[in-house]
Amino acid sequence: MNWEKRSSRLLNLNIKARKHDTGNKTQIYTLCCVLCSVSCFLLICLSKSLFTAKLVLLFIINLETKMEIPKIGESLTEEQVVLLKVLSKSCRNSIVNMVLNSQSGHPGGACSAMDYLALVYAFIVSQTGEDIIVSNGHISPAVYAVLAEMGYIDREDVIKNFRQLGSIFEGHITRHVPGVVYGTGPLGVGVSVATGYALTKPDKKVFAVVGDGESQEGQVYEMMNFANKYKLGNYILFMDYNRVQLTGSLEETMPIDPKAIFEAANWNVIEVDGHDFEEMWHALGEAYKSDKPTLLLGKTIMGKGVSFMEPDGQAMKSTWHGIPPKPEQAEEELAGPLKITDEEKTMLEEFRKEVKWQPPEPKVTEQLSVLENIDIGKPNITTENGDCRGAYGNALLDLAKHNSEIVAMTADLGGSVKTAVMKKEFPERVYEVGIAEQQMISLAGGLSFCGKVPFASTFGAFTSSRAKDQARVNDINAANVKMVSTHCGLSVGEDGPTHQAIDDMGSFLGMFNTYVLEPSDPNQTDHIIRYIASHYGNFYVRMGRHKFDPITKEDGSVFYDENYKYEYGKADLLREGEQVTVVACGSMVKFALNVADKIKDDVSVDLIAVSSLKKIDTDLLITSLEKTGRLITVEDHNALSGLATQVNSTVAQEGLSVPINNLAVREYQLSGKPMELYAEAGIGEDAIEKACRAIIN
Ligand SMILES: Cc1ncc(C[n+]2csc(CCOP(=O)(O)OP(=O)(O)O)c2C)c(N)n1
Repeated sequence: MNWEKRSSRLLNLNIKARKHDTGNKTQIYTLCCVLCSVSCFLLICLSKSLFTAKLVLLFIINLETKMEIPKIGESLTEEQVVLLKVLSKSCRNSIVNMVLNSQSGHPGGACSAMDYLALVYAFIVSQTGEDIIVSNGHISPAVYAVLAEMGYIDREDVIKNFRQLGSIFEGHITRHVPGVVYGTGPLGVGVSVATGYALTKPDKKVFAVVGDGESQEGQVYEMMNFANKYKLGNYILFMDYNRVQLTGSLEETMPIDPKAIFEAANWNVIEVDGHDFEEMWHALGEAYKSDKPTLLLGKTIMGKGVSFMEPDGQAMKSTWHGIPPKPEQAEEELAGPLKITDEEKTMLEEFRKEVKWQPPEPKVTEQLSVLENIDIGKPNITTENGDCRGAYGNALLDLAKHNSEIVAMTADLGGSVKTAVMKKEFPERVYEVGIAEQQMISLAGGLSFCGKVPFASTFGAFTSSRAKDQARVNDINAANVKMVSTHCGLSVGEDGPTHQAIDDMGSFLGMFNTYVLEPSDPNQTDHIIRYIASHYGNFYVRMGRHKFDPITKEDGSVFYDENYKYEYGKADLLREGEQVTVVACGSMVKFALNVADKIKDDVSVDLIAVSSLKKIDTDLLITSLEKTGRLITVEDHNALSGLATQVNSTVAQEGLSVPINNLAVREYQLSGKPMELYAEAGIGEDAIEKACRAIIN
């Protein structure tokens, strides 16, 4: 099921669930009002004495008494603490119900982080709508439980449908659920996403929650440094420090010292009892005053508040990290310690009246739709010899001049990937994340949901391998991140095989909301960069390092000129011929063009340049093959997961049977000059010429 179908189906379900909920609430509310009015009327009618009238008055006044929401910096009243305890208890009741019904899920961490979530949602998020990103997405039962208490989702719905097919309440939190801004699951990602929110919303606080086991992830370390460098004083991170993770205690699995680590990165660290509301509220007050990012190191107990889980949590056992209770166990708990009395229910209903902020309906922007607010400016066309990365840098700068939404980031390679060109003029809009590719790609995901159009650049080898998980989570969230990677293929040359990205296309071809593009020359690069800036979706644009002359028409003028319009999925027919179809991408297009022009008297080549690797231009390809009956593909990439596989499968699916020769990199290459490496790998001009001559005989 694709994102659009999946989203619209789930969103419809969700809207129905919410409407149903609102309808019920309205009915209950109306019924209460009618009953109250009738009782009052009867009481007044029946009252003969002043005493009775006084009672009625008190009753009415009591109904109108509002639950006070505390201000940051104030102390909590007894009544507020009682409310939070009841709220947390009710949430734990929901958590046990959810995992009981679905017989799966993660109750232990959900219960340990519950008290903090109850506090932040009840007294901050529900009042101001400030963003909270829960990075340990497996504690979804806690998040859903508290969202239900705020009245954002229907409690019965989530209990019944948690982790069930067709429900929005997936195992790990998702963006389909009102109140969830970014879906998480792979650990370490959400904390970096939150830095994107913190950067773009300096006047607001941004909250995030992280597990302690999760904090063993290197990405958390990358995020810490970034938050320190960019002085994200508005970033408040709560660590659920229950000292237990999936397989056992933190101590046994991998001991870390979060206080020392975060302090070393110059964070404001406040240790708190994660089950003491007053202490946590006070600590939040301190965090609000800090000009450094704050870590609230919340000492908690896995399974807290559930009598059959808590002892194991106390003993640092991971029993309840990710298993559901037995029905008898759960039912006894729900009927006993976790039973919610009528008075408690009334209290929670009264509180819900104080909820001021409502989350917007989850929005799923149509893939590849035009971003009307982006001014793409005018194409910058050259007749000179040049590199695609240079064209990228110039187009980026031009876009940045026209649009304040354009931001860029790099991982210590700004000069090489050409974001330095933009940095010179707009230093405040180019983020240098250091050698921290995971932070960079997740940061970009966060920025993209805050109205920015982020360009994240490093070498292809690193985007596609080091930060693939982060790109995948952006993909699942249907974000709007522009990953432009340079130094791809053998073009990187002397750096050797570790830096020669020859498997990078394959990293993204399997993602449903990420588009893989490879421009044929600097002029098409310019068009493509303007296209991706102005169209919604995640893109992976790959390009090499070396310089070459622009692609030309037969008359010698540039092919990708001012009048060319980039269209996703459309390939370009550069030369028309009768005997062999050559399909090339990237800088291989120039080689193929040189060959086609050179051998035109001997071999008639139909030359197609493919730039949208996930959407092969079937019409153009099949029309060509029906004419020539022979196919050669050429790419600066392996033959297993790039142009060859995409084109071959298109041909097969169209039922065509033609001789095929896929020219591609078939083993790791050594250091060398790009042209030497191309020759060595059998994808240079000589190899293309030889293949063309051979296939027609
Ligand atoms: C990148 C990644 N690796 C592994 C997992 C599987 N996993 C899910 S939760 C978890 C343990 C997390 O421990 P902690 O952060 O302490 O959470 P708690 O057990 O307290 O809920 C693991 C290993 C994952 N979700 N993501």
